Amino acid sequence: MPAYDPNNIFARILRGEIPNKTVLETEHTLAFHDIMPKAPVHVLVIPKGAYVSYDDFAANASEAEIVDFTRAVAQVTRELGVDLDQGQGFRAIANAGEHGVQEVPHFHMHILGGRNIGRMVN
Ligand code: IU
Repeated sequence: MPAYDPNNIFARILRGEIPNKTVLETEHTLAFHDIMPKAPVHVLVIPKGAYVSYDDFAANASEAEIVDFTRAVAQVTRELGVDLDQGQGFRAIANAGEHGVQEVPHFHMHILGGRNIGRMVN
């Protein structure tokens, strides 16, 4: 696991050094609109803690952080109307590392919706 880079762009967003379009903020989690949306709904959900990638988060975050994050993802889908009660669904994906083509080394989940996303998204 690479060391966490405290100057990555999402760490700077969390410190308030760079503005973001917040969708939801909870004790342990922040969700904001992707700056280059690939779909009508494209939100990134990130833990406030310093985790490089999904595997780092899963192994090292507290249960409270993991529950908070997981529920925040679902809450975002409801707030943006893409959940299965109000809308037509979404895709949640996390890119990890070089082969996953992860650009920002702070764990984030993409939520994509508002159109049929197709079989593959990068
Ligand atoms: P990836 O999973 O690390 O490949 O995705 C990073 C995403 O972060 C990508 O969709 C970018 O458009 C997005 N992003 C952003 O929302 N704000 C930024 O300042 C930067 C990247 I740099």
